[in-house]
Amino acid sequence: MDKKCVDYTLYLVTDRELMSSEKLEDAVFDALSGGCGIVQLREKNCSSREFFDMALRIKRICREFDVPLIINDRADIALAADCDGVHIGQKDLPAEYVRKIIGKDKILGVSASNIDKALEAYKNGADYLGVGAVFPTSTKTDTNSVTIEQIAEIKKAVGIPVVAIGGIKKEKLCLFRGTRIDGAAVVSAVISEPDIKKAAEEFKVAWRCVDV
Ligand code: TZP
Ligand code: MG
Repeated sequence: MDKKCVDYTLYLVTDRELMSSEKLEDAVFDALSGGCGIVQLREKNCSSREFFDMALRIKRICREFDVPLIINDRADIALAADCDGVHIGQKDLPAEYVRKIIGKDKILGVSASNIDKALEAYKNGADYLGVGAVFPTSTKTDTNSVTIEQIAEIKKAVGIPVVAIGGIKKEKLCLFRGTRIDGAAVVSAVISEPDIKKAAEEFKVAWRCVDV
């Protein structure tokens, strides 16, 4: 997996509690079949062992599609399960230390909700930024909010991919036109839809209005 070639357009973040399907494997398979280009395993209510086992199972599916699997919060699990990277927030270990742990080849994603945090993460070795929450969302309630103008400003200031997150639905994508962002990270817009593959496909089609 060459980390320079990741397609961030549709970035799936998992949440078993919000999933329309019974098995996480099926949800991820369907999202990948629909064109999702990167997956973050973000599961909160489980033991380390369960999270690790899940990472191994989901990695197998991601590999079939040659799509990277990113582990939320846990560098140890990302390394132990030989996944492609880690995503950290501002309350996790600092980016420069996570980079030391995971080495230069793994993908490091960092959440940033303002330009200072974005520049700091960029300087400390982030490969991409997750910026949000752009719209209100019930999926994560302890978020800061970011405007579309701020996202555009962040994208201009950093030399790495920027992915918007938070309450993003396909109908909202045109609002990002001109921001030059690299993708949208979504939980509910894909994983909670009754037909996950179709939701991913429609999202990718709707993305075209950002890129024109
Ligand atoms: N970080 C900021 S908002 C968010 C995360 C993980 C949740 C996004 O979920 P949804 O369902 O796409 O609004
Ligand atoms: Mg975190």
